[in-house]
Amino acid sequence: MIENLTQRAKEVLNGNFQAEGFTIPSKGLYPFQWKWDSGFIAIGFAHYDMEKAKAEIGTLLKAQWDNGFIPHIVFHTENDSYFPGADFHQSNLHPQSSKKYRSTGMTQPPVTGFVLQEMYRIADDKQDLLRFIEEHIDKVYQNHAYFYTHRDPNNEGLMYIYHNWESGTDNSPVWDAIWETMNPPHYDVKRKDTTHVDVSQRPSNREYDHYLYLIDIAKEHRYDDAKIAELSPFLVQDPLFNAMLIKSNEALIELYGLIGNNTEKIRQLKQWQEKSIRGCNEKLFDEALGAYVHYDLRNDRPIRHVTSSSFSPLFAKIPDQDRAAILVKTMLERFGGDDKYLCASFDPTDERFDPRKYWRGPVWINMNWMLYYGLKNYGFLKIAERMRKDSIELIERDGFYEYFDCRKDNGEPNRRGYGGSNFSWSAALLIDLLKN
Ligand code: 2M8
Repeated sequence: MIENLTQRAKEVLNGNFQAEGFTIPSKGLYPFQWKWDSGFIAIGFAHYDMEKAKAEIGTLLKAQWDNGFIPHIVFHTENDSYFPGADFHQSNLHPQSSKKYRSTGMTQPPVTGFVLQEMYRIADDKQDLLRFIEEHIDKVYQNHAYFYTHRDPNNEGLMYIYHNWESGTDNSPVWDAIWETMNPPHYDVKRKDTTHVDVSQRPSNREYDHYLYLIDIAKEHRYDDAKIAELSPFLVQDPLFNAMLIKSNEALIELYGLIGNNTEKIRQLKQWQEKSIRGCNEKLFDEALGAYVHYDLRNDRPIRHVTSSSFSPLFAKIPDQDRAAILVKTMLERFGGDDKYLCASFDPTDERFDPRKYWRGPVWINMNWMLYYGLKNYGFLKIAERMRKDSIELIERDGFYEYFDCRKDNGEPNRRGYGGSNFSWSAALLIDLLKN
């Protein structure tokens, strides 16, 4: 059975791999290279085709800008099945953007550092992989330097994101209160996502107005970081984004140690690391909720909702053991009923929870994968195993979809997953989970 499932996962990944050396998340719906998808995909490939895993990361890093920035989508090919595409984003407005690759002017969670570490852990030929890492690690370091230089205006060790798409958790209810502070124009555009996926599973047109307007504001200022920090109506410190950076900092420290002769970079990384961990623990932990929450920097207020991102600091070993136990208690109380699979993306006890709609409730395999390892970090082995088994069962039951209903009984006799099918990171991370 495991062999069968792994085989099917490999077929999904191989089917989405492109001749240009990268993997699309899902045919039609997402026809380009996405930053954090790429990282998860490389982990899947590393288990059976290391050359493809290397190609995935190598191709992404080729599109890095001169200031260290790595964009969230790289438009390697022409394809009009996605909106907004390269013509809307116009990354060339930024003076340091890649001259060779068209991209967006926003980023996504910085997973690449810990992905290199995972690839090294998985590799049989460690020497060969260390050579690959040696060739690419400075680019990842430069990406972190970009964040600490440009995305932390108050010097708190906490990076801001200026767009919900930078979080990866696109239409989470977390952003609703920010949308209420804005009044963007109506965009008369042809969305493509709703031609691939049922509208009930995707963000509304009004939500898209906000998304597009934020990009237009950034474009007006040629994607200048200082201007964005000053003017963007959306400016948020996200626990998931910062946890990914911290996890990747730690990975770079370990990998530079293996390579040797990089004392200065290790010293810098340790300094960043200490500041960021402190920032997360002091600013983003909400005692009353027993969870890490987002902070709205523009309106200077915490966003007090519990999401799967609230638990992601476990993955980066940010909380101490006592606080980790509080997080687990919150997770089990709100998300962990016997009638549910772990882990909904948004608090099932909240009135805004929607089990079918994208990041407003469904289970996402990349989040479960991080939480699985996060729980193991602290010795919560039983619940870690539940996270792993629930993820496998969902894919086995509902198919290789983008996201899943957390209700064990959702009333649908022929239930399937939601969103895009043959979804790459669900397949890639399943391969990793099945190996454990
Ligand atoms: C989703 O986001 C894109 C925009 O980036 C979209 O809806 O068009 C998100 O789930 C994001 O986290 C993911 O990286 C991307 C591709 O899978 O799709």
